[in-house]
Amino acid sequence: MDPRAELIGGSRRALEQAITLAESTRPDHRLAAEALLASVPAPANTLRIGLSGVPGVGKSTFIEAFGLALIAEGHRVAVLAVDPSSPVTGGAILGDKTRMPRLSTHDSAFVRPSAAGQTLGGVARRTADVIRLVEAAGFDIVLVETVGVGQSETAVHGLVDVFCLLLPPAGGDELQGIKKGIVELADLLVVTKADGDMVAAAGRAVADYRSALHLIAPSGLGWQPTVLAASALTGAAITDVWQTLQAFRAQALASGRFAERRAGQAEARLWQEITAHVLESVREAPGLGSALDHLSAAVRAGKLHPAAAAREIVQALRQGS
Ligand SMILES: Nc1nc2c(ncn2[C@@H]2O[C@H](COP(=O)(O)OP(=O)(O)OP(=O)(O)O)[C@@H](O)[C@H]2O)c(=O)[nH]1
Ligand SMILES: [Mg+2]
Repeated sequence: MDPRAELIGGSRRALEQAITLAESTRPDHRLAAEALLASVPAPANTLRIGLSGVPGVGKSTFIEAFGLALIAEGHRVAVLAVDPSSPVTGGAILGDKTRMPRLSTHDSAFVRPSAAGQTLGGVARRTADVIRLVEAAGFDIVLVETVGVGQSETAVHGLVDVFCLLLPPAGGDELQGIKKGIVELADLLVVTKADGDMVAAAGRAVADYRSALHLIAPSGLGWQPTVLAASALTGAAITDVWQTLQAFRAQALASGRFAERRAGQAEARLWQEITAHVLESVREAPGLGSALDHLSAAVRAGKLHPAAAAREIVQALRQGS
């Protein structure tokens, strides 16, 4: 059978192989992945959910409980991770799979750890294709986990239909540590570990986050971010999270914002690709190497303005082409 038919038919091996192609840095692999993507249907009614939060907040444990609840409703769930910091042989793969023991072995789930050892920009570009591949293979809900440090939330926000921020069950000072810019990205805030001794603290955290959200101007998109407290341990409010996400989707579909967000993401990807290709042609242009060395030495020494050097390089590139 051809890879396309196998992928659509739900072969995990075909999906793994297609993802390996999409994540490869070899141009011929990337072209093969693109050709495959162009030939497979893009199923309607998929939902891409981003989940972020500081290390240890409970993302993987939440995804295990949430993913199993979705499967119980008949969905097929893919879990991807965007973690530019994980080293090639790091513990991310093992960690994720042990934190999601039932999900990672479930027939209706596909858990793919992060592609390690790449830049964030590279990971994000490739993850966009991986999302489409898992959708083509019949996974209708895609969860993208990212660790809540640095720029990765912004990258994941650009890949998903709805963005959830997981927050620790402590308010007050903790609240000030959460970066305002990241809270503004969130469509849903979930206070984790709302069980046992932490129930009361989680409840206070929800109230704190709700009042903090009132200080942030609404996005103007017609959706007021929701704050919930949930427990992956007891299952409390896991279905509430799903109902909120469904309400978000229904509203975004009705208003046209759902399609507009995906269209905007595709357009942003176009510019990422243009940038990557232009950079590549600068770095690889024959004969430009020594000029580049010369110009960058002048810039480092403060003898030449970086913008002037860049203009010279682009000029040289144009003449060479
Ligand atoms: N009581 C309680 N503990 C939880 C819950 N969810 C996660 N934990 C615990 O919190 C710790 C971290 O959970 P993870 O799911 O690995 O957190 P994470 O955010 O994925 O962590 P990183 O992947 O390292 O960023 C583990 O010891 C979990 O057992 C919960 O709902 N209730
Ligand atoms: Mg995790």
